[in-house]
Amino acid sequence: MSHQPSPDATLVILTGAGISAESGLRTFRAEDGLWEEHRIEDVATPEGFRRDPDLVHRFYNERRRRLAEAQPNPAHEALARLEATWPGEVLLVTQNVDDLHERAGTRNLVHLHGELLKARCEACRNVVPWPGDLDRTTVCPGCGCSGRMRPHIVWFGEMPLELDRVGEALARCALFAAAGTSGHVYPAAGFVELVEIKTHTVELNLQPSAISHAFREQHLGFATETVPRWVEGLLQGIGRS
Ligand code: BV8
Ligand code: ZN
Repeated sequence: MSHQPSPDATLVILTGAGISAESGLRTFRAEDGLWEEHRIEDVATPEGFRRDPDLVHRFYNERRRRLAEAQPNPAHEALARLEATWPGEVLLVTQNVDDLHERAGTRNLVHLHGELLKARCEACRNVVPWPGDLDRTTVCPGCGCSGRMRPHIVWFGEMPLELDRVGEALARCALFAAAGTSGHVYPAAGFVELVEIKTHTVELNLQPSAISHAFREQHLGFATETVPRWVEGLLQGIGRS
């Protein structure tokens, strides 16, 4: 039985790689996951980038090219519909670096771990849209420095983005849901422990995750089935389906 928050309630929804899996983007920790071919230390840490920037640029260039061929799926679309139809605030906090939530129409969005289609200059801190390849000779459009551009991605050991905005929403939300995340990476995996005791919690995942124990309600299955069905139920509950 799904829980029905009141229409003016704030909803916070955390998403992970599992919500983009059916759009053809690889997750991290599945058997064919990204971490099977690359060591996290080599491609998703500042040390790895300093040690071998070409390897890291190749890793992200390949993912940018894959993203250009991917489309949002019904799970992304259902969450955009929830934001557009729900009377209260809906804040979507994604660990994903793809732009599929935006392309599905989500507006109120936090990219906790950065964005694949943006680059940042280590000299002037300028963040710019970057759909194409990056390499160690790329010139910064802001300050003209060359070789100082990096993917605008939060690597392990680096500070996630907009944590204060997320913390503020977690403190006042009546419902917190997590969709498509294995619950291994902190601080995102700890968000479910930060909400008020009266906040309802829902997990939507293909398999149980490392944090399943912390959720009151769980829907197991493919995101393209469980997320639209869950959103429909919420909207029917307020007569807005
Ligand atoms: C931080 C880069 C301090 C972007 C990512 C020791 C040393 C240093 C740090 C640490 C340490 N020990 C712990 C830490 C902290 C560390 C951490 O948590 N490490 C873990 C591994 C132990 N965290 C950090 O370093 C973070 N920074 O801590 O700074 C701090 C702390 C608090 C407050 C302030 C400062 C930085 C974390 C960000 C790292 N960057 N990636 C990129 O390349 O993409 S994390 C990486 O994992 C991705 O961003 C990804 O989003 C994230 C989480 O993975 P998931 O999204 O959950 O994906 P996964 O493959 O794991 O799971 C997919 C799930 O989907 C599965 O459950 C599967 O069943 C499900 N699924 C699959 N298919 C479907 C599906 N579900 C539904 N439908 C389907 N079809
Ligand atoms: Zn610059």
